[in-house]
Amino acid sequence: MNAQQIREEFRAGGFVLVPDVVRGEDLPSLREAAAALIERCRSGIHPWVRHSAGRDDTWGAGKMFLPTSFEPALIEAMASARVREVTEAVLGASRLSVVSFLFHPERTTWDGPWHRDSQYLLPQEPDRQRDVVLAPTWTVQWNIALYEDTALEIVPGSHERWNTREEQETLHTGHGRMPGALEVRLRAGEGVAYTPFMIHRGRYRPDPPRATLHFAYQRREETDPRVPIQRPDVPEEALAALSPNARAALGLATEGVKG
Ligand SMILES: O=C(O)CCC(=O)C(=O)O
Repeated sequence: MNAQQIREEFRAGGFVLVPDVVRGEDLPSLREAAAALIERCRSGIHPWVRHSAGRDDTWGAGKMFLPTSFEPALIEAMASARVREVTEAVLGASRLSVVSFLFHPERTTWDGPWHRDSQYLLPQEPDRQRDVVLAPTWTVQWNIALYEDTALEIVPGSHERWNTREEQETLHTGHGRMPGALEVRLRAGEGVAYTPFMIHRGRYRPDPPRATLHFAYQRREETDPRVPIQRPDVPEEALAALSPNARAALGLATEGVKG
């Protein structure tokens, strides 16, 4: 798919599937890095985790540049030439705004609530939530699967518009039938780029194994006052361990950048 096809597909549906965004030969080392991170989340060494509703299980990691979580290979995969090419086809010049990681819970099975991320980004500001959803796409979120992953469900075409009455009813409780929902089936190494403001949810199961890069890019030099600025915290030591390409993806380097 070339840049124009990516742009058109994204504009129409709010998402695009990207095969082989991680090459098969790179999967083993990334899975190894992922396993080390999952172990540190489950053991409590890395405390910035997503918890199940009962809080006795973990299923995601944030703050990925801290010594307790930093796995440079995972960050480099989020900053690869193909990721940036697809992202820029949709957004133009952009930089990493959210960096996180999702994995299978150990014991608990549940369906996450249907939502648009605007609900979590601006929980106290319903009017701004609507503005953020209706604004022309300004952020692209990725899930890149290191193992086959069917956890994500989306409602294609629910971006850049407000909820229908039926959608609103399901969003109100978070659960139940969502019209037009589609299961996103990612093969190992495949990615989906989507707007986090489309209606979506995750379904969490102890089995099969899940190790999925979950991150977002935001348009660089965003001037729309409706748009909140998001940026990961990157300590100097982590920055020094990253390639020029990864630093550029973070919007923090100007020299020695390839691709
Ligand atoms: O598990 C997933 O892929 C979806 C995660 C999600 O819904 C979110 O981060 O807002």
